[in-house]
Amino acid sequence: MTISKELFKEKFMDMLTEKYALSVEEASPYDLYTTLATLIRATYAKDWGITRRAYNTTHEKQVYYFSIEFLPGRMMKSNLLNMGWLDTVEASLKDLGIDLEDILEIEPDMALGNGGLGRLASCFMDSIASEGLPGNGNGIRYKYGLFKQKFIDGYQVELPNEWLSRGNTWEVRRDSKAVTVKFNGHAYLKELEDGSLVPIHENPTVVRAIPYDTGMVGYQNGTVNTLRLWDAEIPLEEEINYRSIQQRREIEDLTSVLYPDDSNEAGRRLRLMQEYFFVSAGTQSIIRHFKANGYNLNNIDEYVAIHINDTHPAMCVPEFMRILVDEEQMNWERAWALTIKVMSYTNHTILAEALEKWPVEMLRSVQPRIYQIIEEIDRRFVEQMTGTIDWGIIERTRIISNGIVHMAHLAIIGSHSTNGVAKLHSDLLKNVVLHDFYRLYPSRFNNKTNGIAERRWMQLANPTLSHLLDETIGTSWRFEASDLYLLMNYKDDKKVLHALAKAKQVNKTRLAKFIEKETGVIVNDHAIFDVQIKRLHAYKRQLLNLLHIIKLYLDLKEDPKKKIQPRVFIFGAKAAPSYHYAKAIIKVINELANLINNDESIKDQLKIVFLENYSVSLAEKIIPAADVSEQISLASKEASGTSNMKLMLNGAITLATLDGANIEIRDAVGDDNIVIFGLTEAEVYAYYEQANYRAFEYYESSVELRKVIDALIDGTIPNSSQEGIEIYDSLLKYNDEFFVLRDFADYVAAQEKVAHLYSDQEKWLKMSLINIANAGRFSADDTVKKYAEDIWRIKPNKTPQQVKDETHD
Ligand code: CR1
Repeated sequence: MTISKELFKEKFMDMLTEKYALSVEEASPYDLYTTLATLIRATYAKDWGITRRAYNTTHEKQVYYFSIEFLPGRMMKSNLLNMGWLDTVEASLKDLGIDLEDILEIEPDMALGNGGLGRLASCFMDSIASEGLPGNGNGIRYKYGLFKQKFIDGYQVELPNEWLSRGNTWEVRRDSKAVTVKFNGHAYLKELEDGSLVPIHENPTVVRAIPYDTGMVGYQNGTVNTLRLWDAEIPLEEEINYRSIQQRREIEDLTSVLYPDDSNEAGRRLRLMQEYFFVSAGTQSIIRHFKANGYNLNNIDEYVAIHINDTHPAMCVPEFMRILVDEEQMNWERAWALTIKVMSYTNHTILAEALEKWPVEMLRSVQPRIYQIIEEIDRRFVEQMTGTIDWGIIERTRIISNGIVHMAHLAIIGSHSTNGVAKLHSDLLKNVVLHDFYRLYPSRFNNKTNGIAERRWMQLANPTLSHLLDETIGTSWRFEASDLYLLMNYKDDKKVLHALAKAKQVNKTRLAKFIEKETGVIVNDHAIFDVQIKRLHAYKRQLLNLLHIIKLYLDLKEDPKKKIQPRVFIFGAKAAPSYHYAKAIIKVINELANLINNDESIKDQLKIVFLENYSVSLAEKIIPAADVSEQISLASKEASGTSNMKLMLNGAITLATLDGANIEIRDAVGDDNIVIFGLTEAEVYAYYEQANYRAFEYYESSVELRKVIDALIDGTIPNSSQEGIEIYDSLLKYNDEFFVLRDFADYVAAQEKVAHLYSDQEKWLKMSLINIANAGRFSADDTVKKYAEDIWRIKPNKTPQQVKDETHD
């Protein structure tokens, strides 16, 4: 799909006239943005159709990735890159006096996700298309994306994110593909004259689910897959039944907000309804599609794989059963065997509060027929297991117990594969968290370490470094991330190391300007840019980072002559609106920033910048400029992490605990090219077993630590006494759940090591190069290939040659 400059300009100006009757000079940046977006979509539309038809005619098996979150960020630049248009468009627009960057900034982030889970789903969409794999996304078209974060007096304030208010050029509404979804009412089995039983669902609330499809453009391979997001409407023929505003609002609310919480459940009943809504709409549309195309449902497992991304879509299992058994009259045993073969499940966290559990009463009232099916699955599970294993194991693994429905149990029992997202995490699932299930179904468990869309995080976010890579190792890395390894040949090449330093400097200077524009804070762009970007959560320990900054500050105040390696600490993080403690940490960081940034005596040695509204597009600005990547969660708690991979790819040195994928980063770069500190997962578990952690003893026995902790409550940090006390109490009164005090000294030492390493620039640059060179293994392209081979059993639809033939005819 290449295009010449002349042709592009002609098409672009024609489109501008067609859409707005404007010339380039007359058009606003917004007009230019929508014009370009329309042209892009019109261009890949042809391939989109070809891809869909190819899947239908070749009868290849397809995967449907069900996820309650997708977090693609902006799509224009990535579509341009994947179409092979980026350079031409940039140059052509320049000829017309337009800066592409200005247009790109108009696009609102599509932020239908909270953090790692949703971003991973979107990285996978990009990679599935780029590998030419037949795969589709299935989710919810939230009217409001993740809240917009503002800081007012240092406090996080949440504002609505109306990303759809000006329309969305990428999506296509497909009325003809609507389905109906039933909630509420009453379900029972009615006995017919011949003695057979038929399920009846009486007085349900009927909702119309409308799909909005977005093309997922593969990287220069002609594949365009579909991300299908569902919206809810009142069906025309049901208008009469929705008379009160209240009833109408219930339907509107269904797809109104994404729950801004990535580990706790909120708005519980509505959330459960959202889950059933997109599960039912997606599953029905899959089966309808395959029936319409003449497939036999008796071997649907040869054509369809459904992936359950975390527990939110776990009702895919009973919904698939409902359709096969109730609507298609298949017998239970056959339907169940097919369901298990079709379904697979990924677990994304071991935090207990995130393993969803629903009260029986609530689930039954939201969807009584689904509840009955879950009950039957549970009954048969218990029956099948009885006598073969300990009763205790059955009690702990069954789906319904003590009035609670365990969604993870449903997903594991109803699927053929359960995977974790990094080696350590998958081991913990097998050996601790899901150990009972592992005993029942050892062969179902496997690991798939996360990966990232390296094209976005390098080619799009970091053109400066990308060009350097082209000049140094050629351009094959743009297609095959593992070729980044060629850079290892230059690890002692002074010229290359020097060029690497220059590229990083360009990015740092750019970020420094952005910081000044956004916050008014002027930072030293030769200082270490020390970055922690991720959701604000106690287990991720932004607090440890904060305590270390307090220590540096106190050191400088105590000894004004002291010189340290200058640092800019950069934070980006949203806290769930109801997560009081996380918000307290934000407030204290902001107040400390205020104090330090305005303290004349500190000069350029220390600055803190907490950038508002962390998002995919903000990450794209921060990551290329980072020197240090903070991955400091308490070992065992971060299932994988993915910002660690993005930062590594951009040459930042990881400062990390042995948690999640940090361990695999360490294995990739070697001990000398990463800075590791803190408790290991085994040590954390040993503390749990012996119940012998006493945070107070660390406070008592270290003068240095005591000073730092006291600074939280003694007025050192202004305007935050309430929050300071809350944090102080979490550490000392409530015994420091995430071992911050235990790891403090070790962290300080590790930070000193970082400063020392940085002072030897040549050594630092070599470390940085080694990180970039070894980041290829974290490409999501490879990750999805492994899912495709081991779990989904799907094959690329076209060979590269077929693609070439098609694009050249
Ligand atoms: C994990 O916390 C992981 C992502 C993607 C998150 C993070 O460590 O990288 O998933 N889990 O696998 C999550 O959001 C709701 O759970």
